[in-house]
Amino acid sequence: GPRVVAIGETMAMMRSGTIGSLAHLPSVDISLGGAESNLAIGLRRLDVPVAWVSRVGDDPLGTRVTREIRAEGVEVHCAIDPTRPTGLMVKSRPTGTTTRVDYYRAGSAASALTADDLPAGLIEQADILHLSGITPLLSPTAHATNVAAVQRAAAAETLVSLDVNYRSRLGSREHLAELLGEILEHVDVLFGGPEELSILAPGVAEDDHRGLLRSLAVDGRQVVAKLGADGGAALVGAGTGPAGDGTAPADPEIIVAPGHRVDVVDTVGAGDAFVAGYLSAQLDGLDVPARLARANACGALACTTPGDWEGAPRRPDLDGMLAGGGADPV
Ligand code: KDG
Repeated sequence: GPRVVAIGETMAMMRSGTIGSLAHLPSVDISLGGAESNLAIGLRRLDVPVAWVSRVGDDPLGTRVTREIRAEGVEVHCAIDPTRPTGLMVKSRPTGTTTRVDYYRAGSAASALTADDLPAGLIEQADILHLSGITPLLSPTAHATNVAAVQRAAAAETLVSLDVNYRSRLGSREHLAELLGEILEHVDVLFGGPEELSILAPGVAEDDHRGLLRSLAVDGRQVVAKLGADGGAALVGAGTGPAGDGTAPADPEIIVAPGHRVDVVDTVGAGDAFVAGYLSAQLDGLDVPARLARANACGALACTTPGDWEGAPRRPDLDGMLAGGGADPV
């Protein structure tokens, strides 16, 4: 069965590869994007069996979303909601250096996620449950789905991975802090940019990366700061928790790994590829420095192609990058 279960909304996407405002451009193409399915695809490409749980509308875009994710080899558990549309995201490039994202997702099928959408036994049999901070801001029932999933994971000793993934258009930092506060004690692996980790670490400045890691890496929790082009930093907290190698020293050290220099085409989804790299390396039994190294390579490669998940690397791409072969997929 799947070793990782990811839950969350995937939207159909309209995107323009041409520079200019959608107020004037004649056409867009269609794809899809969702942080948790991006992660699922990223893991699958690295040979990890993975399941994704969500809802879509009874419409062609919903079919598009599920077909594409299934085609990537992800096990899809997706209810079809006859009363609500599949969410939509519109991505454009107003200028050569900026990406604009607009959401048409309020009231979407996935915003009606409920704990009943969680298949029996799926989380219990997995090694890792992966959630994001997007879901709790979609609706109260979507938040309740995350909470129920975490309770099941905790009862079955399935590790819980959380990527804060703060989306300011869905709610305030304070609201997200309150909602994630309900599950944080069960989170074993926590990912976020410094500005996202600071949502969960009141009183610590977002530029104090070490302070953020030290304040959140408690009870054996593994905290991973995504630093974009600068790579990543991780700390496995001391304690008896199930995360990490289980051998955390009393005063664990922060591990820092630099990023790669690549020609950036599209950074959206790079964070999801980073997490996929990290978790796949953890499942492969690699240590924290090797997890970060793989995460950085995946994040960098994902930036070299357009699309939120299309650039997530496969093993040979990764091997080339880690061997110093640069960013050209082999
Ligand atoms: O992490 C990338 C995602 O943000 C993107 O694919 C779409 O899930 C998405 C969102 O809510 O923005």
